[in-house]
Amino acid sequence: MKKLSLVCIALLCLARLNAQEYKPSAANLKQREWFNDARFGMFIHWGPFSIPGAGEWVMNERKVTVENYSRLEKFFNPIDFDAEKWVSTAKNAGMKYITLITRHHDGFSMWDTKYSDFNIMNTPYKKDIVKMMADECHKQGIKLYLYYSLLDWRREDYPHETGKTGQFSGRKGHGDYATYLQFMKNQLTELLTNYGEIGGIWFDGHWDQTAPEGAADRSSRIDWKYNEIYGLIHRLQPQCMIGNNHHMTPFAGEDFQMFEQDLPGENKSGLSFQQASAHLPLEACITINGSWGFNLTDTSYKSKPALIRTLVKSSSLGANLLLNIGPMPNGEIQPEFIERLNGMGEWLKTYGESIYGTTAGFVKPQSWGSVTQKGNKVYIHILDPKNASVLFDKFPFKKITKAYLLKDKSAVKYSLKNGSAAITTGFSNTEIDNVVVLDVAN
Ligand code: FHN
Repeated sequence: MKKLSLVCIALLCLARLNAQEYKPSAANLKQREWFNDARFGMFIHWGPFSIPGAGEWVMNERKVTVENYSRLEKFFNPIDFDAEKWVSTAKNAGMKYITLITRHHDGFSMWDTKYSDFNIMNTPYKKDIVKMMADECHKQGIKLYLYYSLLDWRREDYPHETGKTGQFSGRKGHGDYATYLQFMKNQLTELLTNYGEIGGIWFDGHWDQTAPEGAADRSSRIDWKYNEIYGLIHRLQPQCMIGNNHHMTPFAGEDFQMFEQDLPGENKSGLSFQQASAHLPLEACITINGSWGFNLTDTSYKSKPALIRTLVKSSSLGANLLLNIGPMPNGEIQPEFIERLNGMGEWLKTYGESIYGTTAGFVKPQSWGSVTQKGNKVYIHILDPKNASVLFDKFPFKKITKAYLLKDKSAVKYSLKNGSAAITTGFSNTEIDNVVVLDVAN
């Protein structure tokens, strides 16, 4: 008996150790490397929630019951949706991947799923959006990442009694996590079996079961059994990266860390109290206006220069920028977004070398700008050209062999003495970013 208990304890310890000691596969590590180099992606928030033009939280914010919300299914007919156009818009913007909403908190599935009737095939449109996007992404060489909500405002079995949101849905039944978990596993299996190679799964909604961001104790009111979910994903597609937008330090089994409406190290949103991981790839997801889903009245568009500077700053912190668009209910992307995306793509044609494949700079962003690095090149991004020179007290390289403007290769004055480097700037121009390239050696 004693022997048996000892064996049981040993087995339990081993299981625990396995869950904690996640060793990413070689394919997964390779995918992380690719992701780190990619630096720029497109986030797409789209679905029947786009119809009212009031953002993707409309169901919760307007206290719409499940029964009334279901009507949207019959109105969703995005006849102007063109996967080829969306993917080429991302490509022309210089983006390397797309993260597509497959199921948001409202519970609507954008693909032909066997596990929920509230899905795209039961709309007048009747075409599998995920399939069309997956095929087009594969065709155009853009990697596809899939957003999947852990939180559900519709299903009875989601543990809604303990959830912070979704309280006006009119649900009467009791949550039952075991069946909800099985449902999620079934859907994830479909997504990872029927749509070719998937770059990653982007989870969201964990925070529904915790105290708000910033609270001392953010433990979850339910056990999500992530080891089962993550294990399944890594088994089905070993390269597939897992990220979870819980606004906390990454959990075991996760392959990247995201920040919402903040760059790593910032907390303007009030959601980002967590520190940036030192070893996982990082991503900052940011909106072009203030909304994720299509919003008819939100015209607070960030300017093209501001968006480019966010991309630069994010790269200088070693993070990707996942820039969001909320297409209109007819499937068109609004012109204000297209114009900015095209502008970023144009800029990247000249300056992409200082963004793609770079690592974080040896100094954090400064008032004058930021630094990115690649091999023996240091890219000094002078975002505010008013300063006459940029100084580095502790320059980490022994030699600078050349300094020039990335734009036209014209020489830039510099000095390096006793470990301090100075770059003479004082450009009298209105460039969004004067990028000075330093060829360095040790
Ligand atoms: O509730 C969602 C929100 O609708 C949106 O999807 C963002 C994207 O990061 N995440 C959640 C809020 O944290």
